[in-house]
Amino acid sequence: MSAPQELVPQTESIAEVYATDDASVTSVAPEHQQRWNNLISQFNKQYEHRPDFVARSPGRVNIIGEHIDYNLYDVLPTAVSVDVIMAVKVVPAGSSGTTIKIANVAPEKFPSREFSIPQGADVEVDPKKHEWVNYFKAGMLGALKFLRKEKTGALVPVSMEILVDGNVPPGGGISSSAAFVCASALAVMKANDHNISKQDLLDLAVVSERAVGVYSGGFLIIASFAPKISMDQAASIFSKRGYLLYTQFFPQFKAQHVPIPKATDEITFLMAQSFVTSNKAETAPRHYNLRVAECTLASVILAKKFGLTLTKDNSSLGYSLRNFQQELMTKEERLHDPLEYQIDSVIQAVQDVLTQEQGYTREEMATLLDMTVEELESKFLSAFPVQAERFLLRQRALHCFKEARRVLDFKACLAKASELDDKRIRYLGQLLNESQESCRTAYDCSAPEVDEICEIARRAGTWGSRLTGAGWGGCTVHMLPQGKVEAVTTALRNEYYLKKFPGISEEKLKQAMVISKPSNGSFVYVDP
Ligand code: NG1
Ligand code: MG
Repeated sequence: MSAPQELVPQTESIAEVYATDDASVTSVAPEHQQRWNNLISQFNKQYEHRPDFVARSPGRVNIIGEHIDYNLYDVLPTAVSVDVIMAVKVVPAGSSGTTIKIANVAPEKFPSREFSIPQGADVEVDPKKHEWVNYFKAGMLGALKFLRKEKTGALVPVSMEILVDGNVPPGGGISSSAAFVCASALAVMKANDHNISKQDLLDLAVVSERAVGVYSGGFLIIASFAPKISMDQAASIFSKRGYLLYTQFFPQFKAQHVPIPKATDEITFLMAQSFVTSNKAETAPRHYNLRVAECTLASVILAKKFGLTLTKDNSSLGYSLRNFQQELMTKEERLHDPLEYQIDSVIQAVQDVLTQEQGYTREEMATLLDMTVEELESKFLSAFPVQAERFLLRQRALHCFKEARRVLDFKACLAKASELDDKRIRYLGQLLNESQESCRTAYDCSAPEVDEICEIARRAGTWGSRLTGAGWGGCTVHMLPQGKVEAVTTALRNEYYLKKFPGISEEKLKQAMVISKPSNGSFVYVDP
C-alpha cells in the first residue's frame, strides 16, 4: 500500500500554533528551539516587552523540475528547515499614520530601520537601493494592498515592532527572498488581525516579490520571470514536513503533498553552495532571461509549424511549452493518454521540427513566424533585456519536455510503494543525475564548480546530485542515505571548499552545506 498523496486545501488558513500546544505539533523543530528562544529574549531586550507572535516562512529547495516552472510544467520542491522568523508586537497606529520599527538579530550586517507610512499611502520600495528591509517592505506592500481590497472603509494599518532572524543562506538557490517576503506579508496580515488563507498569501507574495526586482541601467532585470504563480513562494507557504510539494501551474495552480516513503536507510537531502554566483543583474540577459525567451519562442514556432494557435497563458510572456503540448494533443489524447505519453509525443515533435543544432537567428525565427525582426523583437524580446545572436530552441525545448517527464517519473516512483527498496531509490537518484546532465548540456545552466560538487558528492555516496535553482553557479541538491551524510559533507569540505577557497571561515563553511528534511511551510506562532 502506498501512502496517500493529499491535495492541498488552498483555501485553508495559515496554521496558527499556540505556545501551549504539544511540542510535536508546534512544528518548531527541537534543533531550532534555541534560535526561537533567542529571538524572543532579544526582542524583550530591544523593545522592553514581549512580542505578540512570531511569523515564520521557510526557504525552499527544488528537488526536481528545473527551469520548467515558467513553462508551466509541474515541479517537485519542498520547504527546508532554514527559515525567516519574525517576532512582532502590535502597536495601535498613531494619528500621523503607521510606524514600523524593524531590527535584525545580526545588526552589524542588517542595521535597524524605522519608517512611516502616511495614512492611505502605499509602502515605498526603492529597488535601486539594495537594502535588507526592502524584502519586508515588499511583503508589507502586498499585504496592505490585499487588506485594502478586503476591507470596506479606510484601512489604518497598525504600527509594528519587529525583530527578524533569518538563516536561509542568501543568494543561493534556497529562495531566501521568498522566505523573507512570505514571512513579512504573513506578519503584516496577522498584525492587522486577518487570518489569511494559503492561497491568498501565495497570490500576494508573488506580486510582492516583484517589487524588489534587480535593476540595471534603468531596466528591471530580474523580477520574477517565473510564472505569475511561482514555485518559490508556493513551496515556502504550502509545504508539509516529510512531503514534497507536487506543484502544478497549468491550467492553474494546484498543489499536492507527496509523501517520501520509508527506506531502509533514511532518505536525506543535502544542499551545498558552490559559492560561485554570477552577478544576476549582469548575466540575466544572457542566462535566465534568455532561457525564458528561448522557451517562449520555441513554443510559438512549434505551434506555427503544426498550424496551431496558442491561447495566452499564465507564463511570463504568455506562451509556454505546456501550452503547446495542450494544443498539439487531440481532445481524445488529452482525455485518455497519460501525461507521460503526451510528453513523449511533444519530444518527438521537437526532434522532427526544430532541427537546427546550431540554433536560430532573429531573422530565421522571424521568417518562421511570418513576421519582421522588429515585430519579433517587440513581441518576444522587449519585456526584459535579452542578449543573444542565436537561440538554441531545440536544446531548450528538449530539456524542458524531458525534465517535465522526469518529474512525473519521480513522483510516480514515490507513489508506488509505502517503502522504497534499493532499486527504486537508485532509480530516483538516476533521475536526479539525468536532470543535472540535461541542465549541463541541453540547457547550459550549470557551471564547472557545480559539476565538480556533484561528482565529489556522488563518489562519496549520494544517490543523486544536481544543481537546484537557476544555476550558473549557485546551489546544488543531493539525495543521500542518512548514513552517508558524514562521508559526503567531509568529502565536499576537503575536496571542494578547502581546496577552492583556502582560508574559508568556519562560519562560511557552516553556511555552505545545509542538511534538511522536507519541512513545514509558513505558520504563525502565537503568544510565545
Ligand atoms: P532561484 O535561482 O532559486 O531563485 C529561479 C526561479 C524559479 C525557477 C528556477 C529554475 C525566481 C525568483 N525563481 O530560482 O522560479 O525558475 O530559477 O528552475 O526567478
Ligand atoms: Mg529569489
